[in-house]
Amino acid sequence: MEISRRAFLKLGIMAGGAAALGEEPVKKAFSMGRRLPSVGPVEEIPTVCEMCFWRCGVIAKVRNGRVIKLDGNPLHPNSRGKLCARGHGGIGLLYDPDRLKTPLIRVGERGEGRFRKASWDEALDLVAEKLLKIKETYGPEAISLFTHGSISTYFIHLLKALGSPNFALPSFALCVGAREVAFNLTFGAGVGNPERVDLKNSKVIVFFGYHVGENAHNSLCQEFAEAISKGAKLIVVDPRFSTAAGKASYWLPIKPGTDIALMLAWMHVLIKENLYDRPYVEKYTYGFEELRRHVEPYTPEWASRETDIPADLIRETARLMGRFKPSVLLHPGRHTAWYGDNTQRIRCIAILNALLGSYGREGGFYLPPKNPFPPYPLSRKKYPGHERPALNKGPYPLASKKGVVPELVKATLKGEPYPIKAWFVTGTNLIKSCPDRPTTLEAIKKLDLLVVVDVMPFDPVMFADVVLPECTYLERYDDLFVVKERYTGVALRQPVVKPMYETRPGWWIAKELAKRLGLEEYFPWKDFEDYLKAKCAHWGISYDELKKKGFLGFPETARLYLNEKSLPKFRTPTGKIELYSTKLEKLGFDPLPRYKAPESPPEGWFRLLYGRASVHTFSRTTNNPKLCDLMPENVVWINVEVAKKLGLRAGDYVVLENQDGVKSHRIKVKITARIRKDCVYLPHGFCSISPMLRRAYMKGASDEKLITKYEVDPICGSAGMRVNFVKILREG
Ligand code: MGD
Ligand code: SF4
Repeated sequence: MEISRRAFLKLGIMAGGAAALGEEPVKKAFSMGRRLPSVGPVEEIPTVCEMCFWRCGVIAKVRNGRVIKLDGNPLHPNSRGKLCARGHGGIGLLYDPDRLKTPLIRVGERGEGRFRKASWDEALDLVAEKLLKIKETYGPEAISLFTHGSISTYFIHLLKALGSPNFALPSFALCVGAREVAFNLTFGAGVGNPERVDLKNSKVIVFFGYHVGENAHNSLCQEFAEAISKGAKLIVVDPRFSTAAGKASYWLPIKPGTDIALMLAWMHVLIKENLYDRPYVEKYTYGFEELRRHVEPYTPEWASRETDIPADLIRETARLMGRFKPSVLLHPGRHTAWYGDNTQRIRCIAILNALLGSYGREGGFYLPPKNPFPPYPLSRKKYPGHERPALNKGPYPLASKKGVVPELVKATLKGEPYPIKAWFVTGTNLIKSCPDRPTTLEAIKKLDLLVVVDVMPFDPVMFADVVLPECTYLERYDDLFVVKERYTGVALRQPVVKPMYETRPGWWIAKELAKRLGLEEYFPWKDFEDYLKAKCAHWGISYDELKKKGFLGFPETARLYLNEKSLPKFRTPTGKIELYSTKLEKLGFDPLPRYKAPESPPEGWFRLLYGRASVHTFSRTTNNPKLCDLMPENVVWINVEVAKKLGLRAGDYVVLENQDGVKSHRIKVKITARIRKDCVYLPHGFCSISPMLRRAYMKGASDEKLITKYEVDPICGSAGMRVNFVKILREG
């Protein structure tokens, strides 16, 4: 049908002015075989996003019981009125036709992915019966949990009530763990989530592989844009010219695995040329003299040979930082599980920030706000404790209570000093997040019971005995979020629509299981809203106001910067910022970071690097219809000269094969000058092995399938996953 420009404009005006004109003209205008726009009042309900762990405040727009739009809550500091693409794409998760819709019980062999539908009663009874048998035969510690996201609260509580300490979250050893440990060692406090970085006020920003824009965290991206528009200088240290590098004054295409060498040389220049913040260092830090002696031999010329970065650029960038101190932010990153030196690498970042006086200063790191909200657990009942040692941390002295995922997997496989016979996998795609997949699959064979609680039939579901479908974050309450941004606040997740299908919230699933396990006292409230109301009353805040606004902020809790008139006590053994770590020394580790050269890939091989895509979060979004429209599969970045040598053309498909002979699924090539010649790069999370996912199944290639080898950080157990080499094979 041809529509004249005038008629088209008229239509537009009429549609836009529907509210003023009434519905009739709109209906008439669109009554020529087109779908009519929906009508009805739009309700706005605040809640909290779970498309990633930044946890932005959301305003859901709901019409006739359907979510029609998600927007950022302007009150919430993590969203500031905006959402990222994934946040908007939450509607795609809610209405994904591939969602888990009912409890499932396995009928075929484990791993075949064949199930029959079951009622909640049948599925929960079966799980409880098997758990009680395992507990009786092997003891409560034989039951373990891999978990991530909001659901962790309820299942860790349930596990502890059962008497098992064996749980692990990927967010420690496979993500931020080394960073938190390194900052705690140096400043006596972690970096937190969201990171306590005063980005919008920074004058010089340094990113080590931290690819803002591709790694999309909402308020952080907003502050980054603000800093750049105010003229901040950016130094990007990355073997790849990332999106952020496009805004940089300096791109330093570092040889992968040599960041410590660069940072030791930066320390050398800052000290040698007296560019560090001397009064700050004298007042607040411990071990400067030892550091000065330690970095004496690490000249820019030495570092240049290790890193491939010219010595004059090393000097120039160090001088830039020295000039703009203390408003210089060397960002500590987030996914820090790179090499066996993770903790020491982030210690270098911490030490440089301390030398520049940026910790507790404007444009550096702001201080953690006061927290007026004491813990308020799901129940006051004491856990029974456990007789046998926890197997979730391995031998690593500074592993956190969040556990070390690969250690719990290995302990299951070993069955020593006692067997682990049941796994709960709740809110985590263990098959894709944990390195060394063959070990995970072997460990699964040792189990008597594998229960998966998920919203989607992702990879672990394929191996489950029982699948329990959780409803999505838009259909449920969760525990209150204490948000520690510049000031402390409280955010509420509440359902914006009723749960679809036979799905239930995580708290309900845990409570129902507890009932069947004789642990009902650990879940003493009838409905979760009762618990939330009681918690708000305990904290002296209004539940009704929170429900209406979605976020309550308490600006009086902000501390922001150091009070230069007083001498704060840092929570380190010396009470000072420890350039020289007395704790590491006591534990027998290097108190000052040392450099060890990484192995280089042999001729014809490339280091496998991986990262994020702005419209996806790990694997969890890879079947989302809205986000798949934007990016259905990943591509592998290959340097243009390498591609020429291999005779590759843009859009060709290749297969990657690693040093252990493991081959990837076919993947499209992106030929680019934006990556070094000795590595290849692909966004993480793609190529699910679950045929129940129509969009994500075998789309693109998995980085993690090729990560059969990893180096463990001996300090905290963080996994070093960037130590695999691949060769590029033509498809076929
Ligand atoms: P996802 O792959 O997103 O990541 O590890 P995971 O959190 O395991 O898997 C999340 C699972 O949770 C999906 O199955 C999804 O459907 C499910 N899910 C999503 N929302 C809900 C919900 O509301 N309720 C329930 N019950 N389930 C839900 C991430 C981890 O992976 C992290 S944090 C990092 S930083 C590491 N990144 C990384 C990498 O970049 N490369 C490699 N090779 N490994 C990595 N491992 C780590
Ligand atoms: Fe959601 Fe994006 Fe915010 Fe993450 S950054 S919580 S995906 S809106």
